[in-house]
Order: sequence, then structure tokens, then C-alpha cells
Amino acid sequence: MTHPLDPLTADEIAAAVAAVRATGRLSDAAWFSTVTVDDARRPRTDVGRRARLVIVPGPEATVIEATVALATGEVVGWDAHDGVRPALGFGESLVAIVALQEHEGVRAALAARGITDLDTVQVDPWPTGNFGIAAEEGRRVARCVCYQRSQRGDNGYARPIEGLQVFVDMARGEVLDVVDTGAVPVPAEPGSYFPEDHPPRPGLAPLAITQPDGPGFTVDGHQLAWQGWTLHVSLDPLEGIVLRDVAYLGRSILRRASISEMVVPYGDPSPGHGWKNAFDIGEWGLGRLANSLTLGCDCLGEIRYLDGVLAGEQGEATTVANAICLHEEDTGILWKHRDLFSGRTEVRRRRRLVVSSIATVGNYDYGFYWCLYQDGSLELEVRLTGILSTAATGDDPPDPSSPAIAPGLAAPVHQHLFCARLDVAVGGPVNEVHEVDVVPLPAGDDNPWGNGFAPAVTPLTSEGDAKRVADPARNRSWLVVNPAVRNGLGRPVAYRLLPRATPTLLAGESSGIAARAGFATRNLWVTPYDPDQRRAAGDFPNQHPGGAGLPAWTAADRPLVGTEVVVWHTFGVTHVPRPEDWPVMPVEATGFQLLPAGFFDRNPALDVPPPDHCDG
Ligand SMILES: [Cu+2]
Repeated sequence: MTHPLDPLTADEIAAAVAAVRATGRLSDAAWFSTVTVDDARRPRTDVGRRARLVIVPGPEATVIEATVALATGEVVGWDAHDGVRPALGFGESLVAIVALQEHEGVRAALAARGITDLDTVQVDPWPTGNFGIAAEEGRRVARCVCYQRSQRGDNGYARPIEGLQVFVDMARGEVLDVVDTGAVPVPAEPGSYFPEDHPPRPGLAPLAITQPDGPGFTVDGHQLAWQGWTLHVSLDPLEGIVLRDVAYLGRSILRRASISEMVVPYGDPSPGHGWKNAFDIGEWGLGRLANSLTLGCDCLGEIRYLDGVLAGEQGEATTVANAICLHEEDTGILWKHRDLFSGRTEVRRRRRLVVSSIATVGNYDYGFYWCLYQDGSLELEVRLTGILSTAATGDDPPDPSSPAIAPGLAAPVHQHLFCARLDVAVGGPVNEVHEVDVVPLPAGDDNPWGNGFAPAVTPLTSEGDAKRVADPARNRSWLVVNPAVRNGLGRPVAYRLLPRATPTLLAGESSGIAARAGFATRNLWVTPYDPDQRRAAGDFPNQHPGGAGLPAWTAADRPLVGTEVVVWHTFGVTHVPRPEDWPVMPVEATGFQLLPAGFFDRNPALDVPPPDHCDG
């Protein structure tokens, strides 16, 4: 089955790239940041399938967005944006590393630390951010930090080469500046997490998950069906998994859902680390960095996979095999009651369909798990693992913003803040969003014992009203309501966005990152649907001075009533590193839930069959 917004095929990528090359407007130096299906316009505004290409024409800070009509091969859009950068290029990252390795000043700084074998030096290019450095104007810059490996397969993060930052013009392979604030001893302890150094513990009994008749879902192209759910699943080079047209029993819930941006700001204010932050979508890309998943390792059970077809930087189609894992999981009980009067028991097992992918972004690994349940609820769980970003401390006393995790080694505190973009269509396209707090009622004649509490509902009628933060003490949630569709009780149908206890950005208001990651200063934003408003920090956050995306769009304070709306939910974790997070982090999870709230007239999972041998 094909969908108008299926990801581009390899042939379509080739045709789109050929079309823009045929204009003669690109030099040989041009490279392609992303080539994707153009989904800015919804399918119903039928312009046919189009490709959207983000092209980097040369070494300047200029990006071209081109649009190609795939039916005709016609280039129908060509917009040059000056002063913006795409996500860091993989090719350019290698250019930056080579430039650093060949630079005399860098070699001298390493030699002063007793390091002369450059084969042992791991170089990590970071997005440089925007700190008003004049030399970065008009350039695409990486700020590189280094680690010393004792051998190639080591965990380099065990041995930071502290006090050294190298600014490189990635496009020109030019070292702009070598900042050396002085050597700190490289920690001696290795950071192995490999089995050869950790003899396996005994006693792990075999656990087999089998579905002898195959899984209970069907996959047709990118279209998925399971237990009443239907949805379209694909991989975007930046956003990773994208869900479209999510419906239950044919009733619409979401038109499109994805993580639109994420940022990892660090809280150590020292010169070596205070600049660190990364927009892992806009500056790197979760789909571009998606792993090929392995049966029995990343996913267990009866698995089906979707490949990701993406464009390489030279415009060639590339395939990430097994980029998205589809499988069912048993997660305990769905519902149960034992009737004490009759002795009859009814119990149902809870099954969920999990759509997942894992992206490795430098030292971190992020797993994204979209889960659908038989009771009409959805959940996104993000699992964070991988390796901490580290600092060598020598004999310095521990700093509260950079806890010690191993001898001579610390890890700066930081946050991982994700912004889900939920193009909602609960029971139809026109939705409203209401905030619901559960609050005590004032004592009085209506509440003589003072025990009363009740939900207090506040419609969020404009963008300004809808900039909200989570409040777990009041059970705060946000209802997405369709006033035009009523349930059997005469009430508007709705879904509830239930946040976890989740932070907002902790960097101060005056910080550059607060301007650049404005989306992270609130847990909720709501905007009227606009096809060009896709990513929470704007389309090009790399080196952006700030203000783009949600803060800019919502400054107009547009009304949110009687219109199609997009719900943006910022969630995540504040990570204070523990020794137990070293040398590799046990998974930490964050996410949110979407629960039907009057969308159905009763528990929609009464018809889940009882398990065998559990009758009465
Ligand atoms: Cu972390």
C-alpha cells in the first residue's frame, strides 16, 4: 500500500538530485544535507509528491532549500538562506578531524601533554553553538575536543585530554583557534564495558519469546495495523521515527507525530565545558544516526523491521537496514477483577505494539519507543544510554556542577530535553487544548468536611495562554478536545496528554542556550497548524543566535479556537551523573502518555480475549 507521504524511494532521491543538478546552479562542491518527501503540505492540498532538498552549495553559511515535483522532475522551489547552517555534515566532520590532526599548534599542545601518537587521539567534533565569536561569522564551525585511547577499541571518554579546544572551519578544513587552558593529568583508569574485562555472572536462565503463528500486526509498505490501530511509520533523517494518520477503529487521533527537536545543555560553567550543548536533531539528526538493529540484541521476540532509505551527502540513496523495529510485548496485566461474592475472576494480559529505533549521537545512545496499547492509549518512551560526556579533574576537589564518577574523572550535569510535535486530529481536524489541574475545593457549605477536590479546566485560547509547565502535584494534564464530536455521555471527545514529572531548561534566562532552545523553557506550547512550522528551534539551529522556532511563532499570540492546532510537548531528564552511570549508563527513561479521555464510552478493551486456562 502506498501513502502520499511515503518516504522517498531510492529512485525518487536520484531523480530529485538529478533535477537540481540539471539546473546548473550547483557547483561540484555542493552537498546534500537532507533529501526528504516534502510533507509541509498535507496530502489533501494535492500538489502530488514532492521532494524537499536541503543543499549546501559551498563553504559559506548558506543553505538552499529546493523543492522538486517528482511527477515532472520540475524544480518548483529554490530558496537560498544566508547566515544559516545545516546539521553538521559527516564529510565535513572528517575534514575537521584531519585539519586538527595536521595542525602544528594542536600537535604542540598534545606534545606538551606527553601525547605524540595521534593514532591514539580520539577527536569529537561538537556543534560550536553561538557565543558571538567574530571569527565564526559566515563559517560552519566545529569545536573539537580530544580523548586519549590506549588502543583503538578503547572507551576514549575514560581519558579526556582536558583544557584543549580546537575551533575548525569544517567546510574549509581550517583550524581557526587552538584554546589551551593548561594540561590536567589524563586519568589512568580504563573505562572498559567489554565482556572480556567482565566475566559474565552466572544464573541467567534462558528466556524465549515466541509467537509460533507470527506477530499479531500486519505491515504493508509503511502502513501498520494492529488490534484496531492503523498508522503509517517512516524514518526521517533528522526526526527519526515519524508516525502519520494514527487512528483507532478508524477514528482519527493524530495526523503526524515525531520528536521535532532535542537539546542537551550542560550545566558546568567552567571554560572547558560551559559552551557545551547539542541539538541532536537540528545539529546531527536521529534518522541519519539510526542504528541497524539486530534480532535478539536490540529487539527480542517475533520482529519485523522497516529499513530507512535516506540520501547520502553526495545525493546517493543509502539504506539503513532494519532501522525501525516492530514487535509486540506482553507488559503484565491490562485489567483484572476478582469478585469476592461469586469468586469469579476475570483478567486480561496487556499487550503493546512497539515501534522503535535507536540513534547513536556521539557518546550517547537514544532509544525511541512509540507504544500502542489495546485500551486506546499511546506512549512515547525515550531510553537514554551510552557514555557520559566527561572531564578530567586531576586532584581538583569535586565541583557540584561536575560530579566525580571515577578517579580523576568527572561528568558535567546536563539535561536531555526533547520536544514532541503532535499534529493532533482527535476525532477530526479541529481541536482545542484545555489545561486540567486537580485542585482542592474551598471549605464551605458545599464542602463542609474540607475534603473536596475536583478538576479545574482552563481552555488555552491563544498561543500566549498555552505556554505552560508541568505540575505533577496538581496532576496537571492537557486535554485535546474536539468540541464538534460528542461521546455517548454527550461530552466532547478528547485525548489527554499526560506528562511525566519533567523539567524545563535550567540554564539561566540570560544564557545563550535559553535563547537558542527557547522551546525547552516550557513543557507545553500550542500553535495553529502552519505547514512551515515544523521544528521547535527552527529549521536551522546550528550556530543560530536564538529566538527561532516556537518563541518566534508564538509571539503573534494567534488564537487557538476553531482551528487546527499542533501541540508541542517538551519533556526529558536532568542528569546528575552517578558513579553507576560509568563506564556505560544503565538506561534511564523519559517520555509521555496520550490517554483517551471520553473518546470512548467505556473501557475499550473489554473485548480482549481472556488468556487460555484463565477462565473464572
Ligand atoms: Cu545524560
